[in-house]
Amino acid sequence: MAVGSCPSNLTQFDTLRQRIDDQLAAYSRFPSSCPERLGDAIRYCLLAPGKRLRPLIVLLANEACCGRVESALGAACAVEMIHAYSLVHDDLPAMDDDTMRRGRPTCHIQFDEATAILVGDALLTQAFEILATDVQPAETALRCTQVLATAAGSCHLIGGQAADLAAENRQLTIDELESIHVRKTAALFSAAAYMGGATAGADATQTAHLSEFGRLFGLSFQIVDDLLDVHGRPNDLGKQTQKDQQRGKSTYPQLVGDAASRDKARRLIDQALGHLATFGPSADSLRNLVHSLIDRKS
Ligand code: GRG
Repeated sequence: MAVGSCPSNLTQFDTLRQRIDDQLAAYSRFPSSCPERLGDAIRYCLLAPGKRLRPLIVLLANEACCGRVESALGAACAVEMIHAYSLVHDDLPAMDDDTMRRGRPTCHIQFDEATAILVGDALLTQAFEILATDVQPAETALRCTQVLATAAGSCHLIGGQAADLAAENRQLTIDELESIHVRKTAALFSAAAYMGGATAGADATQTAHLSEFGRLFGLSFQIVDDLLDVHGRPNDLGKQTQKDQQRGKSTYPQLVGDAASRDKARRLIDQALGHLATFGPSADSLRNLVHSLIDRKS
């Protein structure tokens, strides 16, 4: 799960990932009014070993705008909670019906279906509680709430998931596929980059560049995810592979082939990095994060 191509970045990313995990652990210590089994299931899913990519984007976009980690940690955890909820619900039998995630049995296998649905509901709700409580000033909290809610809503994450389910066993055009990828994956990346800038007090031009950076990076990330579903190893990915083909899903490699998919992913990365040009050396860690994921194995 390591993200980072050189020792100094690896250390920086690992240190930030540890801060994210400590904060997620603190947010998932509940009072006794939260049923024990529900709390256990929330921690099982939220603290499972993932890459923590979306919260890292928040923290590194914040750094690009010369912000302080403390100002962005709440927003970083909020976006990871939305992501974790979407994975738990996506794994349910009514959706992608997966038994392994992040190297462990999925939530509904380890606990039960009702608990998995409630874990998703709880994480989705808590994400917005955190934005309202731990992001300051109130105006920034409001803008982050608006952007994250839009990215997680019916026209983006949830809409992308609905379109993805409806597209099973149907050959999509490349535009239709890209529209699903934008909604299902890129929207959360874009919101993460936006929130990093917003919590550092970035101006509208900077947050617009960051949002577009996140969208393009997310699209490229999803194309690599499609390639990994075909060529990756279950042990590296911590989940089953070949799922797209099994469920009759259109993917980049299936529509345009592996080489063209890799070219497209690299072109998107170049475009994404173009949006960081105005930030100077403060965005070097964010650039390094992007580079480190181009040839990822998990
Ligand atoms: C159920 C509302 C709802 C949405 C589900 C996230 C999602 C939409 C489906 C999961 C399957 C999938 C391929 C999603 C695309 C986004 C993606 C590549 C998720 C995996 O993200 P990683 O690799 O996961 O960052 P980790 O485990 O490292 O956090």
